[in-house]
Amino acid sequence: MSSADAAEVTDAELAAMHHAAGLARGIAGRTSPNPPVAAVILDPAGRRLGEGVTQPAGGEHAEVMALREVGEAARGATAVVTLEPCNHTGRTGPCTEALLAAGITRVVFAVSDPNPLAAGGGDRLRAAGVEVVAGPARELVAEGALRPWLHSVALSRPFVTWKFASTLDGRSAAADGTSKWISNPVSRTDVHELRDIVDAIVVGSNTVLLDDPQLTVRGVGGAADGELTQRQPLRVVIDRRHRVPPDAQIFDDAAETLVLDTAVPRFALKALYDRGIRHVLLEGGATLAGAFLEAGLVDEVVAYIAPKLLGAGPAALNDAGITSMVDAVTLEVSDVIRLGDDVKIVARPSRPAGQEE
Ligand code: AOF
Ligand code: ZN
Repeated sequence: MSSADAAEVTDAELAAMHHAAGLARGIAGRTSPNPPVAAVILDPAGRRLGEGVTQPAGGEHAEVMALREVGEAARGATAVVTLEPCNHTGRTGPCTEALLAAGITRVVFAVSDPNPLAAGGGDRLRAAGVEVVAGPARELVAEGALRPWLHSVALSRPFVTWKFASTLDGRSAAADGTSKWISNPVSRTDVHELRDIVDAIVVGSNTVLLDDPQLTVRGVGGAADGELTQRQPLRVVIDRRHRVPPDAQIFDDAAETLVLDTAVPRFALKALYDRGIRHVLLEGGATLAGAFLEAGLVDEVVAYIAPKLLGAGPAALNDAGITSMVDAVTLEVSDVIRLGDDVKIVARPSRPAGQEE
């Protein structure tokens, strides 16, 4: 897309795209393997006629949902979509044809569809005489709700967010093994918000044996305090030697659980990708995180740092295969947020040339 294309966009369309980006954020974690997409239909005066979002996997695409809401008024209207309308028949029909049949005469989309099977929607629409503007707010959308999906399509593996909580001196538990209440309640709620937008939560068998975590989403997304949120991510435990006992909390009926008996992170991710998982939250422990990091399989780091000092106790990260300062994984910090007295840091590894990506 040239910048001249983006300049063609109207203020109302740009505002609609920002609105759509927000709608798409609201369905993160609910559409995989499909991308979380949102569409807004505008009348020629730029007024919002309707909107739609991608339905859970196998369901309708955003454009179809929006067109359904708008009905006959779509004739001569503009569709503003976060992702290029698909041009293929997958589990649903092509959105390009639905837009044409509805009489849409202008389409604005932010990000081109990288899926070769579905791509080409912009060209198809142009060929049918529709005005197409590609690229407005591309960065906002690509760095927002679509980011894990875009990443996973490019790499053919899920996007991996590694989350940990530690004291200011980098410890995830005290010397006596106690690890509860490192971070404060605000941070703990924030973790549930994070779990709420991923497809799967991954831990190692050690974490299950030591902490017996539930790995569910509670108290967010409309659920009352402490109550289970309606949609739960898949719980995954990497347990090569089948050490996790059947009475572990992860095997309760609050959510689905998968045991993977591989020691190779790449194989684990492949198995999850094949199940339609596009965004994984890696929650522990320190050694599993080290293995992922060493393999170049961590795409985002979310750290909750509590202003506490222990001076002894296990580290938040172990055995990442690094012995010298020159080999340290360098992170690019994208966000620093205060959660009460805790500090949340969101960062991504800046990969040296030759490594994955
Ligand atoms: C759109 N609008 O809302 C979404 C799109 O198997 P299907 O038919 O559901 O197609 C899945 C593909 O369609 C997916 O990989 C991506 O390329 C595109 N998703 N496209 O026009 C949407 N979710
Ligand atoms: Zn579609």
